[in-house]
Amino acid sequence: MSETFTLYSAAGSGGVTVEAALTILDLPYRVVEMGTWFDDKAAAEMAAINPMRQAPALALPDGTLMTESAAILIWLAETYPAGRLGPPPGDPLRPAFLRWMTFVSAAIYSLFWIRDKPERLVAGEAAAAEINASTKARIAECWAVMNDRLSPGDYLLGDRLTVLDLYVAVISRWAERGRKRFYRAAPKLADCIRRVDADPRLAALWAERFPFEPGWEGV
Ligand SMILES: N[C@@H](CCC(=O)N[C@@H](CS)C(=O)NCC(=O)O)C(=O)O
Repeated sequence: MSETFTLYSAAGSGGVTVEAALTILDLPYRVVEMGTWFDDKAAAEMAAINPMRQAPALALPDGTLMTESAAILIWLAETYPAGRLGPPPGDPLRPAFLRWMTFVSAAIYSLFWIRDKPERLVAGEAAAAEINASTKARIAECWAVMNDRLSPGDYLLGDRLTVLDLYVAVISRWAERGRKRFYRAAPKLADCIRRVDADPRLAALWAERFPFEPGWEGV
């Protein structure tokens, strides 16, 4: 039993959303770097921890292992309520919080299993290119659905930053530097997410784990 969280993660991956939540909550954690998630060796190592061969996985201080980024983020928000990273049960914003956390995980994040290695499903460069284009379009469509249904304030659910903002801030950067595509698909949400990029509590984490390199927003 340790008092520290152990997070199996990779730079630029969905694990960074959990790193961001742990950082804001000021919880002690160590990262076991799984290297690039395209790498077969890292995938085999990850299989010993998560049979889905995916990061993130979070070992809690009591030894319990959690996988599934949305579940981990929601659990952190509700287990450490003083950090106010999510509306608690009974809060009027709770249904929207659960809805959109699940939506990002199920409708958007899951497409990256297909995008990242299309050869797991189809053969040949033409089919891979088609998957690349069609998943990119589907991701934009999903961001647009969020844009149409949310009424953001400074943050996606209102005046307070939640783990939903952290989730979207990271995932909207994928799909070949997709952030500008996100801004176009979800213009109402853009300022909220820029606010997360600029949050001083996260500056060191972004610099180390998902840097804003020249051209990072894409086209
Ligand atoms: N449903 C999982 C998806 C995790 C996931 O797809 N992680 C990526 C890195 S961002 C990964 O490990 N991909 C390797 C693979 O699927 O083979 C979650 O939400 O945590």
